[in-house]
Amino acid sequence: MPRVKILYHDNCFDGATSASLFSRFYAAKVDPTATFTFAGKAHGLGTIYDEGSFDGDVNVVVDFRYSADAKLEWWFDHHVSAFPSAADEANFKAHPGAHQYFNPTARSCAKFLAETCAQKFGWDFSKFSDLVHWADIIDGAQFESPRAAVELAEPALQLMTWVENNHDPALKLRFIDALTTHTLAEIAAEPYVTGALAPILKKHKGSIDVIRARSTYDRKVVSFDVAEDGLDAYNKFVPYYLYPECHYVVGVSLGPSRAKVSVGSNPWHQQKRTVNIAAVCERYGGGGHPVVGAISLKTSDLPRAREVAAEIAEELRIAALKEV
Ligand SMILES: [Mn+2]
Repeated sequence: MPRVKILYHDNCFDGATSASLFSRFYAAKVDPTATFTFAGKAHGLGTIYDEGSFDGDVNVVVDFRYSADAKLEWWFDHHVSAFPSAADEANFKAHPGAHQYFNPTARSCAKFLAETCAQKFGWDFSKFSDLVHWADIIDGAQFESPRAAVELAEPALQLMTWVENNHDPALKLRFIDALTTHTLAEIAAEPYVTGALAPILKKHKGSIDVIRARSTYDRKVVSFDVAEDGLDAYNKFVPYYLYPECHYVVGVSLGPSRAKVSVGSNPWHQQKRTVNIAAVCERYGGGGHPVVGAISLKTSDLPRAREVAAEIAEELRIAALKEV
């Protein structure tokens, strides 16, 4: 009975889905006697994997950063900024583990993981196809409209909102298990979800008003600053709902442990995007994907976060001028 430890991207629908899928894959194709433990990982400052992070008999990371630690056996990621350092990237390229998979062009880790396990190990994930489909829509920001993304009528989008806001460790585990044992509609109807969602959706409606009040639109770029509003977590599509014509969004927010600059490009106008946002954020010590990224700073560096946001917004305005 090996103990398989799965480290996954915390408070993220794709991260929870990837963790859930991996456990079903492993039990089905590698070892049916395995037991699983799960540990959420959040982006932030300092050490990425503390001593003892890889203390399972088998250690797995899904939808989160690479580690060159020899105890990390399975790794699936799709983040452009997957490698903490150039040395890590060189190490992976020179000595990729037999079970380490990276595809920065994949829209979601969940779909990449499911398809990789199907190809390499003959895993049949057809009973999870609806889950994989929604993880791919959510992580790839492929909603049919800003309205669908903000009004949250679909069960999957309600669950996306729930998982981004849930900090109860026991419910994280319950949710990961439920993703591959229940339909999304069933999970969305569970009292632990509906009960927690009611105030979140109320706050969500309020956050739309806050972002509306705190945002400005200038030359195809929306800038907003909610650092003074206690608005830490918010639906990242609200600015596109408010300004459907914008090309880029730059936001400043303040959480308990970090000041954050969020940078995004309009998912409904991707063909217009000329800027690689991961590259922009990396210049300021952050990271992400070509279409969306972020920079985390210490809470005391909020003035610097505002400076960085203003610089990036101006850079994006200049780029957007040349975009149709
Ligand atoms: Mn992901």
